[in-house]
Amino acid sequence: MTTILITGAGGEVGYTLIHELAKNKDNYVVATSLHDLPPESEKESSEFIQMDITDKDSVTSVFAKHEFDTIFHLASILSTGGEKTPELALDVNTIGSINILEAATKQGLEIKKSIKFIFPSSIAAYGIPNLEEKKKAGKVTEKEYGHPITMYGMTKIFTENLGIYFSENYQMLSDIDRDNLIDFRCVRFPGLLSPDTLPSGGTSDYGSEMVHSAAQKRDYASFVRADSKIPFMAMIDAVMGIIKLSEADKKSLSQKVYNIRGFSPRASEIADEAHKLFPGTKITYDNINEIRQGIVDSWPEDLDDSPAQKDWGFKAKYDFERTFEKYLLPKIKERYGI
Ligand code: AKB
Repeated sequence: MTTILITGAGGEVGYTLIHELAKNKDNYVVATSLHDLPPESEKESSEFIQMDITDKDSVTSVFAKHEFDTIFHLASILSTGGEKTPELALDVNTIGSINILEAATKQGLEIKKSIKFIFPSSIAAYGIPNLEEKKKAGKVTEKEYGHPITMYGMTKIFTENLGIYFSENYQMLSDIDRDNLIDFRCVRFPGLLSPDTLPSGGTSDYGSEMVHSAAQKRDYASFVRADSKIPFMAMIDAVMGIIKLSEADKKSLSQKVYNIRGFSPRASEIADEAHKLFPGTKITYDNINEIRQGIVDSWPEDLDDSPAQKDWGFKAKYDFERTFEKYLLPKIKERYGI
């Protein structure tokens, strides 16, 4: 059996990740979350444990119960939520991550095994100073624009660096067996579009909100301008991406942090697609939230994912049209009984 820990399993990514991991009967999936899981996720996971990642004792008791092969550390307060409660975001996203990284490192050293530690970072890790520069930058590489403006973005950069530290330099003066340090692997996700769940607390949320509102025959007042442009991808591609990264041969990985992306539409193009599939409603742009707009404007309009393609063969299965027509449409219709 492969014993897998998921933190933040009750979130959007957790929902699809549990569903995909449960298809392999050799996986024992320990889903953890501060709050209850959706009933489908609770049924599909092997075990649910309530865990508060900011509480060291809570984390220690989960690691005392299981020896993990792979960890997907998803728990996080997102970019908009993080600006409402920056102290909470700092606590959950940094102290919480430290607790999980430390527990995984200690367990690996104790059981003499390098535990795979998969961390989804985000386009929020980038910070581009203005729209002119954003346009000029085009597809950004992992090495550019590493000064985000949000608390969430800063904690993503911090956790990326901390993961690298724990996997390479932890206790660098000691003679511990470095082969048993964690095997840290990270992707930077773009905005994600899921037919099964609705996001909350993020700033790329407008993408999903446009589609789900149109499907529910509701008009939608966009909080970003029509020309806003950031990368997105289908949730299933994002989840298959982190599963694929977790299975990649370590020798083929030339870096620890990889961009992945699907397509890069303007907000108006998402709106057009939503209306094509679910006609009859309006999307308006006269109630822009300048703060959330500023966050989106600081994120790149596209990502260079060539290292992920080259090193571990990542390729999104769904392009823009296919995401709407083949992935979102059938499942959203089923969800809302259309
Ligand atoms: C957010 O909007 O905060 C997230 C993200 C892009 O990481 N969806």
